[in-house]
Amino acid sequence: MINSLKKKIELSELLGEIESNFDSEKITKKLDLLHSKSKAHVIGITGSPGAGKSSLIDKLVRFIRKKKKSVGIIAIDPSSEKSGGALLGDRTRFLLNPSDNEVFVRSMASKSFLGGVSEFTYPSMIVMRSIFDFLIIETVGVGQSETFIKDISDSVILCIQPGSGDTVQFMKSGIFEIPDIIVITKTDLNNLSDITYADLSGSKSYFQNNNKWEINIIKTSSSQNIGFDQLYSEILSRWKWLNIGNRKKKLRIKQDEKWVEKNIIKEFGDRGLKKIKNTISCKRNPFSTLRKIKNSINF
Ligand SMILES: Nc1nc2c(ncn2[C@@H]2O[C@H](COP(=O)(O)OP(=O)(O)OP(=O)(O)O)[C@@H](O)[C@H]2O)c(=O)[nH]1
Ligand SMILES: [Mg+2]
Repeated sequence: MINSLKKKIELSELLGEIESNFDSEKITKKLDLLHSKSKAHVIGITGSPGAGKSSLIDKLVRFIRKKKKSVGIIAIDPSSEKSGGALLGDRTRFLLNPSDNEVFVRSMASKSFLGGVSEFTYPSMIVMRSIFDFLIIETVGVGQSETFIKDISDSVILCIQPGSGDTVQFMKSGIFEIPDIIVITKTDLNNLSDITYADLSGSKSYFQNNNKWEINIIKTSSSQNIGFDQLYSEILSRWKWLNIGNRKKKLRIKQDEKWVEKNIIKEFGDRGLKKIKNTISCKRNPFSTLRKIKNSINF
């Protein structure tokens, strides 16, 4: 919960500072501290352009707010070069109430970090994860950014528009490990949603990921506000599942390590990573780990 406009402004300033001053010791320490205080269920939402992601988020956020839970949103805009727009929310994407202090939207430009997503998405996720009950990240599923969403989310929702050919594309592309929940969007629009549903259900065994979580398919309509109670309860089941044993912990440590590795590759190339790979351990403090590695490497 952030409760007040003042806190919202502070959060927005901190996110800005991360972008302008990421390598400073002060920011590194702050990020590690917030990393240890994680709270939110991080939900990545992906799908082809126009599949209905933002509309779905809009309705889902309303549903979450009715349950009196707070929610942060990171919207990754592949076309924009400028980040920001945090304070009042991004009106072009979501029609959320700007005076609701329990909802916070951050738009991020996708600069050319590996995977086509802003390199600040990860640290911003860490900050917002420590504050809200839910953190939703929207990204357009184009190429590599699809796998990137898996690297920063606890759960990935893949949106598929009925009759869009996405079903076939999806199966062909072999990205079976991406979704944890599949949503068929715009089911008010045409009768193809039943066919899409049957298609996907029939091939469920292909995209069953190997960690025993069962992927369910949910039908929604954002324009008619249908399916959001099912989607919400599926999200809660997933969270419950992740919190059994050390599933969530393991998943997040892997993500931390991957993020550190990506940063090393970005700066020192594959050769650099090879040299230090065995020394990376991110059980805690990934940000100072990265900083230390960067400062110690001398090629
Ligand atoms: N009929 C109908 N139209 C919808 C529904 N959800 C979204 N749309 C429409 O589909 C179009 C795209 O919706 P968005 O929510 O912007 O889709 P998106 O996936 O976020 O799009 P990008 O961010 O541009 O990739 C808009 O014109 C929406 O009004 C729905 O449930 N029913
Ligand atoms: Mg969108």
